[in-house]
Amino acid sequence: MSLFLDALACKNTGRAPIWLMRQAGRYMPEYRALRSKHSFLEMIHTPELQVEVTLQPIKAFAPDAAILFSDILTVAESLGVKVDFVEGKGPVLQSEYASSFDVADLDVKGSKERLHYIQTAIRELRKQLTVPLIGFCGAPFTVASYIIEGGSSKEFKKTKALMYNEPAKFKALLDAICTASIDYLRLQVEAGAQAIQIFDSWAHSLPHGQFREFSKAYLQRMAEGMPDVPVIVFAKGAYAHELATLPVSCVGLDSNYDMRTVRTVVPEGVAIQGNLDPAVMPQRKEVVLQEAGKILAARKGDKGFVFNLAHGVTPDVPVDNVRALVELVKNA
Ligand code: 1CP
Repeated sequence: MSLFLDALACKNTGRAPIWLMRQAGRYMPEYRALRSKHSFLEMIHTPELQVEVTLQPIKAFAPDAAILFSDILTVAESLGVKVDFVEGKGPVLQSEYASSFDVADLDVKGSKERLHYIQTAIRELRKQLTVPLIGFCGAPFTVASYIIEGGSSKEFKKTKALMYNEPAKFKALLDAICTASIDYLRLQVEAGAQAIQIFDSWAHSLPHGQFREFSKAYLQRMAEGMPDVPVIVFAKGAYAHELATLPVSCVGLDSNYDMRTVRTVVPEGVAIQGNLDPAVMPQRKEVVLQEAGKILAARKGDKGFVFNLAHGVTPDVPVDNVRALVELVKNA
């Protein structure tokens, strides 16, 4: 019995379940204490640390689902791209795809073997957790953008240059990431992940036609390649009506969708997840509760609704606000 899994199946007749994207992370003192002793890469590659960090928010707030502590860039790494996380800068991926190596250099065959380690943490978490465990990966377009840009980007200039000038080469890269990501998700489900979320964080940078061709087509392949497990697809900022036509259980919504009218965009039968503006979270507690209350009221009685933020918890959020938010939703 799980409110979260029931909601993903659009069969929840109880209160709305809640979990938060990036519910583990730098806003928690427990996380910062561990992080002061280990690098981020070490943390996502050491099963004992992955387990501990995944459980930190579960112990602190008891949300209705856990999300595995890892990162979307593990797939890039498994393909042979060197990934580092630099303090104050974020991810740094060695070399730009376009200029220094070709898709033929990506090791798609060896990637699955290199991703096997993910199963150890998942198996241990399933022994310890009483709420469902969400596995995840990035969407091919979003992961490709990190590989091509060499890190985070605002304008995606190099990614778009490759997409418009050499679409076949861009698709070969997307294809390699897609294959590795399907393997990765299947490994996670085999080890015990009970739901999957695919993050297409940067899909909103694409015009509609390009979104269909260079992002949605690969999301379709991923969703079709999953065993029998609920899949949530999240694209920041856009295209919920497109995502709703994929063979997925749930669409994650950014805060630019009005929760009162969202069922005209995502039909009944597909669950929806979201969508409190993360910028609300560092504000006064009354404001957090007031804004969350509006979303709860808008989706009251919806059997397919999962409360979440519209994007991840940021490092400046007071722990007390997260606790108050989870309590509000659980007592609604
Ligand atoms: O310094 C630190 O301590 C690392 C901060 C951190 C954390 C806690 C990073 C670096 N990643 C994570 C964990 C993480 N990343 C999770 C864990 C589970 C959870 O609690 O939610 C998940 C699901 C992700 C996914 C992820 N990583 C995404 C997709 C979701 C999103 O936020 O849009 C993306 C884009 C990344 C890349 C990434 N990882 C880390 C950073 C700083 C970034 C770059 C973000 C950017 O480009 O703006």
